[in-house]
Amino acid sequence: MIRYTRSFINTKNIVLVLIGLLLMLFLADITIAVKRDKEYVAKQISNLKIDGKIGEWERAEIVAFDELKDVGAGLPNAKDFKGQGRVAWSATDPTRIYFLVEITDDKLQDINPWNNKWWEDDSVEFMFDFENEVIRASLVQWTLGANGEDLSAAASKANTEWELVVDGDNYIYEVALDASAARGPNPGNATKGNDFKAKDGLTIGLSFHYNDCENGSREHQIGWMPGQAWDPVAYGDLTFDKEFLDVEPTGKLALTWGALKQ
Ligand SMILES: [Ca+2]
Ligand SMILES: [Ca+2]
Ligand SMILES: [Ca+2]
Ligand SMILES: [Ca+2]
Repeated sequence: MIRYTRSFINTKNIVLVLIGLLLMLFLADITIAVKRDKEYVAKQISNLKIDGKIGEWERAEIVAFDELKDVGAGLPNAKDFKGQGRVAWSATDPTRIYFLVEITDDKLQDINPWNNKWWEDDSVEFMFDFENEVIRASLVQWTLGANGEDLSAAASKANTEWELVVDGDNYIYEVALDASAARGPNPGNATKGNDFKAKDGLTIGLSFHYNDCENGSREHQIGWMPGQAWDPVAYGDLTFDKEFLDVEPTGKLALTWGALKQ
């Protein structure tokens, strides 16, 4: 009888340990499932001017647009398309996120009227999972046309300050997107990110990419992260960091202020 009880207890213990292990594996798997493949750590730029002059971006990390998304049989050659992007923010302007996107594209396509098939005209897209929920119903999309005029999806005049500088095949987009301002004509998940405020240590989801169109269609959708534009797992982590990137004398003041605040 004693032996029977002992063996019962042992069996019970083993079963409990196994259940515990299975639970740990299950939880670890969930964590792995939502972990994104890349992270961009955005630093602060004080007094950013959206003027197409990009000196203040000098120290910001550059990421290439070299991953295919919804469209493209293979990577384009550098003459057909080349792109790169940078991200920054400022604690004094916390509802906005700043971007610098530099594109080389040999043929400008702008064949659709405003607010119609904007993804089949050359355009840069910024997509966010502001609440870091990693679900499609959380995603919000801004689309800015390479004609320098068209603001589509959730992009509106109220929530987009931008300057597009075109020099031959080269396009420079300097952009500040405001999550809290009125959304555009096709806002999608319209209330997501309305309360967004960037702060040190906060992580959200980001995909930014380009619709490279010509010959009447979209030939490539290409950006920072591979995978479908509306798949929240195919986003990168965008983490806001308090460090300042400023290089001018005013930046030195900002650095001191940043250090004092710690
Ligand atoms: Ca500037
Ligand atoms: Ca092209
Ligand atoms: Ca158009
Ligand atoms: Ca094009």
